[in-house]
Amino acid sequence: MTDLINKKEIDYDYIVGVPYAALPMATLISSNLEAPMLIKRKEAKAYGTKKLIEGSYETGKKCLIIEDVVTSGASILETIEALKLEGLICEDVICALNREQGGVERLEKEGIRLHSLVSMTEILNYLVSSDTISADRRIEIEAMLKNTSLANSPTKANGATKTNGTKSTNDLWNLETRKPLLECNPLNAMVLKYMTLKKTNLCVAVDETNKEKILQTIQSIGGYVCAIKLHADIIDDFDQSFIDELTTLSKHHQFVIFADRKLADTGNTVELQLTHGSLHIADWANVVTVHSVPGPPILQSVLNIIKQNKALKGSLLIASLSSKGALTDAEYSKKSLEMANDAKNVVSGFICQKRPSDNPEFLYWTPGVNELKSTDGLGQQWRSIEDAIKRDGNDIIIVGRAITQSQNPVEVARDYASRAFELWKSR
Ligand code: 5IU
Repeated sequence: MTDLINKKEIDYDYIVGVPYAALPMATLISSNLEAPMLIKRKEAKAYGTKKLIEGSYETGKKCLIIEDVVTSGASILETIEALKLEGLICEDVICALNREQGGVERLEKEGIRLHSLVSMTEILNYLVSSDTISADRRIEIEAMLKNTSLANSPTKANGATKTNGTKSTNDLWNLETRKPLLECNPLNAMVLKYMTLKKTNLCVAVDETNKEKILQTIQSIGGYVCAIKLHADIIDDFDQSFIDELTTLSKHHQFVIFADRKLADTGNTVELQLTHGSLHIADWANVVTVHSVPGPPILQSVLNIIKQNKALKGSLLIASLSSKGALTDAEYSKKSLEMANDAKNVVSGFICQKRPSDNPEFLYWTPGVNELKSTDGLGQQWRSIEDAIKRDGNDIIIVGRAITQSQNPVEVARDYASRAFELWKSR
């Protein structure tokens, strides 16, 4: 840190550590630089001088602030305020680690420059390049850091908070804590209601091509699912009567209607695809899948339609696919996550293989689940319920043929639902 101060040719008269953690650092720096040090007390003494700033100083002189870790910059600003009251000037802060959680921007607004020895990005780059952590873990850590809204507002959730106001990862995944966060999103509120009421985190993919067969299947397994996923474009006789019966079944059995449309076009086309043509998805589906490949504008278009108060309440961004050789690598997932973080009113969660983030505000849906087979010979990759939920951290399993093509779809659906729900609750 001393070298950095010299290299940057920072102009200062006194060294001041932010109490208390940075005081030993400030002491060493002051000794190394042979520069006078001042100490800011946390509280003014009740006796003696009653001063907040200790040391020998003259007004109008410059202080160089020393801090260990900068998160929001709040304690630095507190220190600077006390120094300013004594007529001292503070324009530069040296810290060991910049956690990149808004501190730089907050200090900049007050005309203060932050110089850091290392940033969180540099640490993560090193950890990934030295193979100490995986690229996926990096994405999770970055999501936690980015989720400053949680770190700064413990009132948003009811669970126990640590003394610094942040929550531990386990607290965040506790359903009680997570519930109010998920309920901020209309689609997630609906899904969570059905999940907890019916004790199921199973979504069945009914990939049949005939409306009668689809409705029959839904009628028989509807009690065990929180959602039914459809590919409307493969239904030969798709029409309004199908929509009406599907909607009635969804109200009766209480499940979400999920159109796996995988939107991937420019904004105007996406709006038309959601509202026009023979499928006019937004009129009957509660949630639709969206590819992140066209970039953020696609989400604005989906939002425009959600705002029209139709059946459509939210979307799921595809962070990764289950098919062999999918191009959705860690970098792609990370970029999808960034898009979602900037559009939480549109994106309710993700379709993913491994959960791309530790943000509990999203729901993580995963296809590629089958207890008996690992592939269909057409590129699909299946894994067990346990791997999907425990190992890969997902919330909802999307199961197709393992249920719909089994001898007894009702029994298998019941079994998948109860196993998946137990695993989810015990996570
Ligand atoms: N689906 C996948 N993998 C993906 C995505 C969607 O399997 O990555 I994105 C769809 C395809 C099918 C259902 O409708 O999920 C899974 O059905 P099976 O369990 O029958 O493979």
